Amino acid sequence: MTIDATDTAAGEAPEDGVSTAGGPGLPQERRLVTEIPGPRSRELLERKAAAVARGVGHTAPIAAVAAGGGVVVDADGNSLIDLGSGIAVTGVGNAHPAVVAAVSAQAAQFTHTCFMVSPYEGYVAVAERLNALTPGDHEKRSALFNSGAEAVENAVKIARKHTGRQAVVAFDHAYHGRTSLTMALTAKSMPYKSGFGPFSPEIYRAPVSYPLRDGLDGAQAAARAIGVIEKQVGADNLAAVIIEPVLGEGGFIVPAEGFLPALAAWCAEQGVVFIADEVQTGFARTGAMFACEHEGVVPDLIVTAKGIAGGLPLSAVTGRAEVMDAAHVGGLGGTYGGNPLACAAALAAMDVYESERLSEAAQSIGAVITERMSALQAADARVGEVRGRGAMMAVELVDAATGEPDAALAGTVARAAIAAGVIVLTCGTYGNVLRFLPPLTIPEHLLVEGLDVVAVALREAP
Ligand code: PLZ
Repeated sequence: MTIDATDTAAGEAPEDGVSTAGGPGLPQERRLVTEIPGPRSRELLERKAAAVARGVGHTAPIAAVAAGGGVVVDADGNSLIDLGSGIAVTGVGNAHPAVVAAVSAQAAQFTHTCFMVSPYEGYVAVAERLNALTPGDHEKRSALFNSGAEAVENAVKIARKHTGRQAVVAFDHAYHGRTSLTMALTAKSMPYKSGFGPFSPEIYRAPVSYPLRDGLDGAQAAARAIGVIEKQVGADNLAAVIIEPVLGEGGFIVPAEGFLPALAAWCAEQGVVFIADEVQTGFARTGAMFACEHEGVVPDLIVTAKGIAGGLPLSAVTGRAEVMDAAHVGGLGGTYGGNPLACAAALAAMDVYESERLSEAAQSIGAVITERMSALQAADARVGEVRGRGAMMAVELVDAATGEPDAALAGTVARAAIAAGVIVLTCGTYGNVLRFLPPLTIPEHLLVEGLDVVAVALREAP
């Protein structure tokens, strides 16, 4: 690598440690003062290896101590450009002052009552906001949970109760979580499912639209999927179809135009609950508040998490009142679902998405990434496709001669970028996709610098 640290000051970590105050006030710069990982990070990673289960991996070998705006700072004083947002979570930016203030105030008031024991306003207010914010102007209800997977599980429970049917269809390349039911919905075996079966029954898989690899238009891909569903499951047995409007872990696959509307229309005709899993795409990420909006799709149920609460664990199922209310009293819940700290954070974060016009910011970020990565594609046949929506963009890397997925190359580029101070994640069923999910508050100079580092890493990769 020829990328040098731009601002290496004394060339080592400050003696009395690193300031741990995060938020947008952190210097918005890439700064390497040690190799990555530096000595303090290595020390933590050694403790991790000895104390934390091996199954819990990590992408960037650093010990994070602060983050904000577009950077993550490690224990050695390195400042890395953040192109991952902790997997699409910190859309409003890490430690956003409004989120910090709301959570601090709530923590001083009460930290927990259990909403099922003693209800409180924050939960109800989040439900009201979600009901207003999500697509469609029909009457809605929401229920709150902790993780994306838990919300997906509950969406399936609700759809089954509403329809009295059991089967659920998910798609090739889908990712819906790691719990027992959501593992069954997730498509990829390694690392998510391998050895962890048996899997929940009555889950069926249909082909999705993947324009780069199937060459079908949206109508053709929808006809193919619906054909499979009708032949192999039958609408009479089908409670729900669940889909990510842009497939996330599976490779940032944007279905061909018309695919999602055709699928939603078929579900409506057949009385099948159409569930949009917007856990990764939600909250301004794709340049609209929700990705379904790009094609005017109104899901029966929409599942949200990640970006909802500026980094605190919260998730939700929102949808048609008559579907949501099918579950009997006491049928939905959990000790922590809609925790007051997470609700306070969500209310603050949802304000920020609107007041800071982060959907527009996501569009601008998308334009910058598209421009730079398309230039890269023009110069390098290993860039098979540049795709995505808004600030959810990806580059699919392929063998220049055969067009076959090149996972090794994606891994090499991501590791080199991280070593040079830019956090980049990979994804894809074939593991060959570099994905860009910067905080929507990232300053443009950092975004551009981060992409340039990735471009150099690709150019120098064998
Ligand atoms: N649905 C669309 O993207 C989480 C998973 C990372 P949880 N994606 C990141 C990993 O390797 O575990 C995700 C998603 C979509 C559901 C989920 C699950 O959300 O909050 O991780 O449970």
